[in-house]
Amino acid sequence: MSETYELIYWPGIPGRGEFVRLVFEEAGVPYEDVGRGKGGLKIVQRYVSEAGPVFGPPILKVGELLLSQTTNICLFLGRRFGLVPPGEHGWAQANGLMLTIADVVNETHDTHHPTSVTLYYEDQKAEALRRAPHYLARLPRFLAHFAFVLEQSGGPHLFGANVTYVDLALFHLLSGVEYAFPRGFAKAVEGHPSLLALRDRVAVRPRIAAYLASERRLDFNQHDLFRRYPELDDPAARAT
Ligand SMILES: N[C@@H](CCC(=O)N[C@@H](CS)C(=O)NCC(=O)O)C(=O)O
Repeated sequence: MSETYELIYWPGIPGRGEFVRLVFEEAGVPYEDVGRGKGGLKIVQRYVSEAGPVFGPPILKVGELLLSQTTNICLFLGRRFGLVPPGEHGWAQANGLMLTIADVVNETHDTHHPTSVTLYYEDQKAEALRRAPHYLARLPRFLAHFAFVLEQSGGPHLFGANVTYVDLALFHLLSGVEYAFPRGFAKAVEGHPSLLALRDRVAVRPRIAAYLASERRLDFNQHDLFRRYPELDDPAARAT
């Protein structure tokens, strides 16, 4: 019997689960998005509220195997589905870059939740307003790094000719940051048309394009990692 894949993630948001979904979608491998099914929210809540082998979503269940941590799950699936650069050096370098993407994900998330995930944005807005400009000041350095890796590989992907799970993750990161910080992103990405070209190249891959047009794909929203608070993006909006 072939193995089945279950993704355990919150319903209603792309979230960190999206990095995992994109790997399945590009590989054309079926998976069950458990949180979005009947009784799914309760299942996700159970994993979060009870101590167990995995701390929090996204969680991947493959037979008896339970995995957590987005980067770990994506590496596992990427290796299985041939979406890593060749050899031990290849997947280790892919993992390094993926961890840097996860750093940017966390820094982006922390712009609206700088004090605690257990408080509402409105209860930490003063800290968020203080933090966001520091995030925007760091963003160009991250983007310059991704552009450097892409250019050094000779393209058209981060690790050369073939697409990897890290290209998929960068696609989602760039889309998310642009959604959350349209102004800051436009400034930070200036001078890196290669990054926008990579993002566009991923979006039109046949399986990814079909996924993006499907109802499996959730829109960015204000409960997600990437949230649009104009006052964090734009000092003029902050004054109002
Ligand atoms: N470093 C972890 C972070 C996981 C995480 O923060 N998950 C969120 C949803 S995106 C969650 O619900 N965590 C439960 C908790 O922290 O209590 C990863 O990348 O997977």
